[in-house]
Amino acid sequence: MKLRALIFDVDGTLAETEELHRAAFNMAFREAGLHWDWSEGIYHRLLKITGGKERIAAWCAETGDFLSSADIATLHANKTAAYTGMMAAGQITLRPGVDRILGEARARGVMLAIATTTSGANVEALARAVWGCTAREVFDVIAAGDEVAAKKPAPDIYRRALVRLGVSPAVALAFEDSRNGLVAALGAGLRTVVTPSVYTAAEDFAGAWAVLPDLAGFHAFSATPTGIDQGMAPLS
Ligand code: XBP
Ligand code: MG
Repeated sequence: MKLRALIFDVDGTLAETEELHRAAFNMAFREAGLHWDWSEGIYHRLLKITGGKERIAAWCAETGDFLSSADIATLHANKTAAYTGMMAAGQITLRPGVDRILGEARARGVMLAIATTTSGANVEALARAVWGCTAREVFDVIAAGDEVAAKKPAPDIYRRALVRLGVSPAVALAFEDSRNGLVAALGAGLRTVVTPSVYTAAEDFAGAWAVLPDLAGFHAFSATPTGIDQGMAPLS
């Protein structure tokens, strides 16, 4: 069966963005007068909860501090503003191999999609920073954030991307960096290539089609044993 679409996670997969997210959370906390500061260790643990609002709610439950849903939404909107501002001013670059694979797919008419927990605004900020254009100029479909009620590891965001692409999972390939993302993609029936990121390196990626340090050595469309054009046989 011919490959029709590639579906990418954003945070940790397209780029190492989680330290920017962490800085943005901490900036929003400071501006709100909250005495919270998420260290790398705390953030590593909290990353198991996908979604910024959900992560803040989990932190409230852990600390015993109370914020209403409206307070959390406001705090998270301020975090998004901080993140997009820092992204515009910052040094974030794509992970190795990503841009090449996107170009190879485009040249072959293979569709490109995003399936992410983060918000559309953050996807746009990344696109502006790394490509100097809108995300829709790069990706045919962007499935993001609160479009689905159940975030990763639920498969909903991948299912939504597949519906909008108009293809079955059998002719698509997902790219992820985390256990939560892998479980979401597998739940949607997708073969999944995992490139672990700084915060997910020690996670369990059982079930992945391939686990690679990054996409630099992944020649997706070449006639090699790792070519995904070649009947999409599992990698050995
Ligand atoms: C990434 C996330 C996101 C970001 C924060 O998960 O969990 O929540 O850390 O984004 P994945 P928001 O890469 O698996 O999609 O604050 O915008 O929710
Ligand atoms: Mg990710």
